[in-house]
Amino acid sequence: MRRIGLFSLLVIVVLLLAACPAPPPPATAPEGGAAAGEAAAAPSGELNLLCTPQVQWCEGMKAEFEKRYPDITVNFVRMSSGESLTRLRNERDNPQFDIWWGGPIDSFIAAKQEGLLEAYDSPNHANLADPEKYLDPDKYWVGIYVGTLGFATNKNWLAENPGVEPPRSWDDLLKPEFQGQIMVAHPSSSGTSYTALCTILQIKGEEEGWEFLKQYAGQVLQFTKSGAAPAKFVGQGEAAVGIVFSHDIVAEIENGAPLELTFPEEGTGYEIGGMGIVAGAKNLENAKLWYDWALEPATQELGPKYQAYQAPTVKGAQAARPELLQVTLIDYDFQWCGENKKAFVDKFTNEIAGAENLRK
Ligand code: S7P
Repeated sequence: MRRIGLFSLLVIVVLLLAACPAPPPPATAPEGGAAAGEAAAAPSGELNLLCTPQVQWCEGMKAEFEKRYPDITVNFVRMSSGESLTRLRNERDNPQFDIWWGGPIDSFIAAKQEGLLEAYDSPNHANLADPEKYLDPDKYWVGIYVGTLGFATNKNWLAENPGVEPPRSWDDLLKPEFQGQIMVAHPSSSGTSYTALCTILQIKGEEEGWEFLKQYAGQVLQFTKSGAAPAKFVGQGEAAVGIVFSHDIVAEIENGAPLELTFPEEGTGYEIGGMGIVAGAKNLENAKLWYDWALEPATQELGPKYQAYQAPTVKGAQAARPELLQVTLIDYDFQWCGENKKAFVDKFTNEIAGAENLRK
């Protein structure tokens, strides 16, 4: 009887144990995170970058980012601002880029308006020197550098044309000596050129501004595709004067081009270079890593290493060429220029100068 009782007890215990639920499987790490007690996995994968500044800077930034995140490969394509915007529009349903870095914010404002960007609340927005100016109120884009428009005049051409002075006013561009001697990019492809167009419309008002733009276009030898190209061509003596961002003129001078840099004394336009995550980015976490990294002071001080002399937008980063901002600036209305970008570019292209056969 006692033996039977003991055996029954054993059977009951075994049955009870069998009925207990199995212990839960070990916790799996959330995407990009680590399970308790495990070291966090290093970020990895790809990042597809739409890069609008000069290619040398794009290449440099790719290498610097890959140094910081060795398991992420950055694939970049360099495209001018207008081309970038067109590309984002065309790829809206199947975005090929994750982040757009560089180029004046007029295009980012237009892109936000068209639903092409994704908002991101980066912790590094706290680094911005002037958030009201450099950050979209809805956080669709952020400013990463600042640069002013200038004029580049070939010094050899000036020596061959005694008595001719380099332009020091927008009106000087219409002087007879500069007929067929000016190079500037086309505003449909170039953010630099669009900045010049919108500067003129703001200085002169719309009616007079469009009239001025007609005459200005009549002075142009050839429109180029990229904004910085006229500094190179003018440096080579193909034309007398280029309208280009001053930091790109400085880079050409550093490379030995015989250029004199001047500014329009009544005021010049300027850019806030932008950055934004592409709506529907396939590598969103890596895009955020780039975004945060681009807002670190040390990252913004890398520009001069790659001949990019724009001024930084974050606290703690020093401008390599502060004098480029110490000129008379207009109170550039980025919102107005951004919202009207398509309309103004279409008007210029359809009524003043077409965008065929742009010089590359
Ligand atoms: O990196 C130099 C720079 O001038 O390139 C950008 C420029 O807008 C891109 O070229 P496009 O004019 O051809 O669009 C500027 O944002 C930047 O300062």
